Amino acid sequence: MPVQWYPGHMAKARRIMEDRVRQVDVVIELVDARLPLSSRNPALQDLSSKKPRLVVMTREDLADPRATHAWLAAFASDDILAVPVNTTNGNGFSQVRDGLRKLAAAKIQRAMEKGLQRSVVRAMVVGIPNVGKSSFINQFAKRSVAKTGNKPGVTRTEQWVRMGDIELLDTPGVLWPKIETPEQGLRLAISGAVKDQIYDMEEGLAFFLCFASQHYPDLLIQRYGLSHIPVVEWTDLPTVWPQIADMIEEIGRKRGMLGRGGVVDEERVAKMVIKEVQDGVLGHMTFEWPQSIEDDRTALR
Ligand SMILES: Nc1nc2c(ncn2[C@@H]2O[C@H](COP(=O)(O)OP(=O)(O)OP(=O)(O)O)[C@@H](O)[C@H]2O)c(=O)[nH]1
Ligand SMILES: [Mg+2]
Repeated sequence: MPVQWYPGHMAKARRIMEDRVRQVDVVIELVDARLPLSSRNPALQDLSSKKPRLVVMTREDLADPRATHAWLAAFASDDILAVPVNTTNGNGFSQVRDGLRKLAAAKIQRAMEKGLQRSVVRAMVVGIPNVGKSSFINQFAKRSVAKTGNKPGVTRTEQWVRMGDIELLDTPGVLWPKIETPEQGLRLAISGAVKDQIYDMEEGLAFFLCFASQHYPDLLIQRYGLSHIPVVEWTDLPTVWPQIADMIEEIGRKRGMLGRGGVVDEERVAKMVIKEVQDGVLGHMTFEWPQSIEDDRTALR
């Protein structure tokens, strides 16, 4: 397992969340549009089973639009309301507001029937580290109320923010992804959900190059000017390394990432490529597709 989480924080976050969930009408579950399944946490189901949930897919600007389309269809077929957003420019936020009103409508209707003056929709944001929770709240509030940063674990405090008829809790609502396979951990790692220090970046690089060689070879060629891209199926680091070594060598030489004796510094290459992947520099990519689509992806190209 390449990834380690922090069970102490997890237990505390869960207690805080259980308490907060009771105060809201709708739970906004943020997932990363590039890995909408791996960036979920099944525990949220227990935490918020009685509350309507809105799935918000962050970083739609980095994801492959064809995949986002497929994910929306998959969520819809499961009767889950999902909205792709870009928290940096506000794309999708009007659909978020509409979605929240729709999901809270029944509850507000009941309150009004009881004669209670209650037209404000209360919501809270939950999601895994670095998924964009603070950016979402800031974009929602149209001002900076929550601290953001491209490192997991930035948010420390919480508060309510009100915009029109919607009130949002700026709670850290941190969920840790439940990692069931090494591949899931690696997808999370290359997406930026995991601190760099706690996984093997060369393994992350190898995993990414295998993935991209299969699904996005053009983006590798465009970004790194690679002359030859073998299609490599990811299994594990020692098995795939010999097959991707030439690619790493070529990237390292082109970028001048040489160490002692003119040998390519593989660790530097790993850091650089993963950073570029996390920042979306290579182009639109989605790391996992709904299963039915995955099977005939080539048909979609
Ligand atoms: N391109 C793009 N970047 C995003 C988007 N949402 C968030 N980011 C970036 O992702 C990084 C993390 O965002 P935060 O809002 O700090 O994430 P968080 O979930 O609050 O993180 P923690 O509080 O550390 O758990 C920041 O650098 C954001 O600018 C998005 O929709 N598109
Ligand atoms: Mg935050």
